[in-house]
Amino acid sequence: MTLTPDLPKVQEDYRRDGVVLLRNAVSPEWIEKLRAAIDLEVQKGERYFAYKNMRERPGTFQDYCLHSDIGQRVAEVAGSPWTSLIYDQIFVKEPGTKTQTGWHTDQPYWPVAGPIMTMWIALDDVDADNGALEFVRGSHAWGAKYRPFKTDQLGAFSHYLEEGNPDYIDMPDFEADRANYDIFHFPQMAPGDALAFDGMSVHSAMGNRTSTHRRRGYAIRFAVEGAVYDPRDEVTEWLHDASLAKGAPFKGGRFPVIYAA
Ligand SMILES: O=C(O)CCC(=O)C(=O)O
Repeated sequence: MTLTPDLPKVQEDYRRDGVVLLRNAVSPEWIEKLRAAIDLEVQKGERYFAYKNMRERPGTFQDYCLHSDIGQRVAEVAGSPWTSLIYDQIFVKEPGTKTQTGWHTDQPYWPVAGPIMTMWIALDDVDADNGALEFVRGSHAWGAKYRPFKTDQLGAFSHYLEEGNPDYIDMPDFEADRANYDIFHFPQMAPGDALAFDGMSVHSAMGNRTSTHRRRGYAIRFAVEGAVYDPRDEVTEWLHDASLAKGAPFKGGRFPVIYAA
């Protein structure tokens, strides 16, 4: 049974824009469990981008990734016969966190080439006041590979990685040149809604200007049909897996298939 309402339109939007909003993708039961797990995790008080790969430890995140219907939802949107898990990440913008998450693409950071998808799950109401994600419409299809970079404590640009690698170009200043790009966001997300976006979509996230509304996001990264293992030094070595050969389908080893049609 298909889980995604209006699937042909969802797939069309995803292919055209590089991102699509899925309403009610997560059940109320999972929302409560994920909220509790996130609140516990962020008590560690680490930097904004540090909460990742929780799914490799037993617990709620692992249970959700392995045993919920999220893998099927990914496969449906991507039109793929399988979904494998890359890693997961928490993004909590507490009230008053003014820092914008800088413009970037995800794929250059990970040891994978080919189609990948993030499901960014809202666990609070999200809008332009408390940290909505913004996207450059259609940028996933430009074929531009932007040089990865490190960020500071709150997620702002710090310095480039892979400086000498000719495969990459430096990213334009999308923020300074907003008028020349088709930048958009979804005005309102409710808890349990998810953004499915392509690993090559240029995106950022607004700051949280409110003094009262938390913005908890849980992002899971998935590989689908056509994705292959592509490890590079310097970038995300914590995701390398010696059991996979370069160019092999991105599944197995550390990256379990969580859905197969
Ligand atoms: O939620 C955020 O601040 C950023 C999320 C993001 O950039 C991502 O999931 O790739």
